[in-house]
Amino acid sequence: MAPIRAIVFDLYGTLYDVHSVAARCESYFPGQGAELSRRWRQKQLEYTWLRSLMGQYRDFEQATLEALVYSCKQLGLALSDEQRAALCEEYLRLAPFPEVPATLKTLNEKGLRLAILSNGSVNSIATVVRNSGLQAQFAELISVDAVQIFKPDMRVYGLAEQRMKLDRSEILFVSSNAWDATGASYYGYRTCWINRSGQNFEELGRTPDFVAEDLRGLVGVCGG
Ligand code: LAC
Repeated sequence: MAPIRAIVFDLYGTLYDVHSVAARCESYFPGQGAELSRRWRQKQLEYTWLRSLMGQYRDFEQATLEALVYSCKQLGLALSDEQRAALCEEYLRLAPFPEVPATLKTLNEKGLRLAILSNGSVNSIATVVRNSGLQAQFAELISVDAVQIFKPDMRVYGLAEQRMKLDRSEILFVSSNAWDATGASYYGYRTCWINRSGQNFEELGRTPDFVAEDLRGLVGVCGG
């Protein structure tokens, strides 16, 4: 089996905590912050899948905004234009999970090339990474914008292989979204599922090659 030369990460929920928006949600809608954040994320994903199936790509910022509007309506929350703009802005300031900065550094020191492959637009990915000060850790930031369709379409996974100029057998794909790890596995990457909260893996016909509770588990996976 080819040695792993590069690690390609999902962004939302894997490196960065999408629920770091919950505090701002809570400040606007007391008692509803966590629930709004949860529904917003779920609807955001549904909108990416639905837009992909319908052939109606709009970028991830737009899907995020539309999902927020829907989720607020569903919860009966009156969302002002200012609140809408501020909450979408929060998505550009997501916090990395606590172990992420040090683990990325360790993986780089081991000579691995690191990249992000995300549903986010070129601008969202670059902004989130820059705002967290982690830009030096990544060799490539790869957006679905290039193929105008969202994960788990196989064309998206193909982008990482092309941009990294490696064979798929040399790439480890890492996601905490089980459906995303499944898509990457069908494409032919080895996969590591980050299972932070004791979930069950999806029943979609594949299993991950590795499972870790957080990113630190990757250090052992990639040779010691
Ligand atoms: C991403 C979503 C799927 O970053 O989490 O692509």
